[in-house]
Amino acid sequence: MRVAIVGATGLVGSTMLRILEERNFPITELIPVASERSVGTKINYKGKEHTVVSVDEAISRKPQLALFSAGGSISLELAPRFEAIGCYVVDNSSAWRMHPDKKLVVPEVNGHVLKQNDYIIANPNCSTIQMVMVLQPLHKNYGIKRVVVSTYQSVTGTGQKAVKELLDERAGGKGDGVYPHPIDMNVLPHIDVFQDNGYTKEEMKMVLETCKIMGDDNIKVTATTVRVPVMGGHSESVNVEMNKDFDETTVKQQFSEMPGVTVIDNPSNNEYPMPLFAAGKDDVFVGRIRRDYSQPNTLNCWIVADNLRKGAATNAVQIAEYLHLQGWI
Ligand code: 11C
Repeated sequence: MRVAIVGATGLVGSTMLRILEERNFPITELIPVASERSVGTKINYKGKEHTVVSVDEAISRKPQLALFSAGGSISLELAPRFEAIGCYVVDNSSAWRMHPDKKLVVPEVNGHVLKQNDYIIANPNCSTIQMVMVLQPLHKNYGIKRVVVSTYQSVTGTGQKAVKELLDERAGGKGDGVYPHPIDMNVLPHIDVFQDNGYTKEEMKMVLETCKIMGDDNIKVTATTVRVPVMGGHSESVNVEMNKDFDETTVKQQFSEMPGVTVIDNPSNNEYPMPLFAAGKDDVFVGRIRRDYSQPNTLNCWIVADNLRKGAATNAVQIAEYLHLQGWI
């Protein structure tokens, strides 16, 4: 299969390459694509060097699949050009996620919504992906009424420049002003831009994308998204109110039966999910599973995942694997 990676030199793009390699995705020709200033640079895939090419060059090579991680405006412009040559696009930006004709997919949750003529497929936001992986068994078994989530998000969600910023600040430098405030030794209740309703765009992504992926607009979600000086993954404190009551042992069992979810919940041994542990892994980790005694049918839990993997690149590659399994590519 001829596969283009658009945004191949970014943090998510390079993680996509690593994951395609790890999962032995059936690639016959790899076409790395990046902005004009990166054209001609080399990337390594399966021990071989590949030259980064321009968009026009990539399209002339007629890829059957393109994994995009190049930002929303580039995606709005370029995804239709790839679609026009019959190439499936899995797009990691927010550009197409809430488009009524485009599917927003986490394969373990709603892969079944995909149809052969879905050429542009949206990959959800990282903080949404890891949350819906854990909400899915709860919704199936008990029906979710309302979700209250607070996030603790890694600087890798912002990209390479933020990783450098954190390391520079930690080494005593002033950084480049990637965030409006220092990030080391700090916590910023601010991810993406503020909206007129007082929420950030990241918070509204969690509200809107959750309902779309879970196929239920009646699920109420409220979110506070927070950047923390961490690199390995995003963490989330999630409070879920359900229609029916549950017992915690059964819920833990249901979580552990969900593909792609691992339960780590042994507080007496200080065992719970943490970004240091989740980094480099594809699963979503859930722990601190306990009843909220302040109201009926309500559960608290703590969810951690590597935001560059299941939160972005792994989910995109899983969508591509789904298309391949159907025989569409
Ligand atoms: C962050 N969640 O951690 C963001 C990164 O819409 O795909 C991903 C933004 C997106 O900053």
